[in-house]
Amino acid sequence: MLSPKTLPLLLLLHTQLCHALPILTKPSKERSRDTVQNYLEKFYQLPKTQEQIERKKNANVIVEKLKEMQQFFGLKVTGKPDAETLAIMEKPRCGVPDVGDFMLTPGEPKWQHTDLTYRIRNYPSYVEKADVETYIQKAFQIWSDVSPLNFTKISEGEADIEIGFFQREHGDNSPFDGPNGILAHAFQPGPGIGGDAHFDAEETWTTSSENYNLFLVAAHEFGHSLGLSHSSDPGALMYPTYAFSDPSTYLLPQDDINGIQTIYGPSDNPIKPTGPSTPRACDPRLTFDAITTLRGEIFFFKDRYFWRRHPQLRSVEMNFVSLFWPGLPNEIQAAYEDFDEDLVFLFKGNQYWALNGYDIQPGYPKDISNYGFPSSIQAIDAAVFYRRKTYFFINNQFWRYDNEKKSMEPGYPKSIANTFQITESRIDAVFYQDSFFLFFCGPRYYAFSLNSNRVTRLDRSNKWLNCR
Ligand code: 7FY
Ligand code: CA
Ligand code: ZN
Ligand code: ZN
Repeated sequence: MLSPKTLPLLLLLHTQLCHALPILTKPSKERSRDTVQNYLEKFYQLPKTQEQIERKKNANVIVEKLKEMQQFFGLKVTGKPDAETLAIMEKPRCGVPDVGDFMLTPGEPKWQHTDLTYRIRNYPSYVEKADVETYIQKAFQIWSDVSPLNFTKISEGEADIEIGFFQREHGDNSPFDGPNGILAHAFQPGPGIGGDAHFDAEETWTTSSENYNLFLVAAHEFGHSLGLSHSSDPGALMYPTYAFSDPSTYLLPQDDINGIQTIYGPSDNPIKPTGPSTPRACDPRLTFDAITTLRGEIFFFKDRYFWRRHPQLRSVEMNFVSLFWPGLPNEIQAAYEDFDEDLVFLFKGNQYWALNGYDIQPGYPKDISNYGFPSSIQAIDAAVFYRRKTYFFINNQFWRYDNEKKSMEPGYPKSIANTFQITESRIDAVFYQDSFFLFFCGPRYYAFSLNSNRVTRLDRSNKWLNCR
């Protein structure tokens, strides 16, 4: 999260970078450079970089993160990976498991009792009082569901976690900044102001996808109230930037479960609760839900996320589906781009949506029976558009729709194996590029040439996300 305020600081650091760079890039120091990069990525939210050039650009950030880490461990703050610093980085960190991106608050403060109280001191405009109480209660519940903690609302006396909506300067030397920017803050576990959660009264708090959803922000703040710091997992609740997810179906991500259980131990619930994990681009087992082009870029859908690949730059970025298209469901199953109409169609179950760029077209979702599927077909595995026809892949067969005649072609479904030489039992995703159909099945993809009518390449799916 680079706020405009931090920019002058980074420019200043640039001069220091010129001294720091040779140390970080000397070939003899390659091992230490990797140690530093990996450690800072894991524990200090250093952005992950794949390219050598990007790493150099990143050097000023590395210096800053190194200083932060040295300060924390009481080392000499040099901003350089000296022997003392490397020694700590190479030591396993006690208490913090090797898997996971969550971070505990420095000093690891925690509540000494598990029956915690909260009190709502005042209420914001825009949200009904009863809704505030419901959503605050739900925000506590996602943490109590996965830990031994219990939360009880009180209306008299001082609670462990005092909740309030305040404007600007409000007596704790951390003034709010008006609409947007900082939305809220919370104090680490402790007496007095410890654990308290303050919300910026100048935000438009909502119970919907409009900015900003009170439940999500409160749930994030209560993570701080309980002793969690920010996570580097972009899917985590404790990630430093706000992202909307539907509160009615919200599940606490696994990284946050791991974090809270590291502090307070597992829940008393005999059924071990688990949460969604953020997919990793270079996981060798990665599979895709759906893939489509959209005005020259390629979109790879997976769970609540998609990766977007720029064709020339080959750069890849991951985002939430809900961030680009609020109103679309997660776990899209099939997608294709109609190049003639300049529309992208997305499928889930028997429903589909049409997108014009980033706008969902009115009148959607519609039912896939509109394409002429029999009622026995209730979902589509993969879809692709080529020369005014749409190919739909379902199990080991495919159907072909004539977009000009607006009807399914006779003689279908046909066998995928006979036409495309792919003998998998089903296709996960397919898209069209440069006279090829790119078929994705599990962790593999097949490149089918539409010129020679044969598969000319077979490789790992996530090569498309720049993985080795
Ligand atoms: C959040 C915070 O907890 C602080 O202590 C200081 C600054 C913060 N920034 S924020 O108010 O803009 C904020 C950022 C992200 C609030 C909530 C979230 C959030 C992240 C993931 C899911 C939901 C909300
Ligand atoms: Ca604000
Ligand atoms: Zn405050
Ligand atoms: Zn935060």
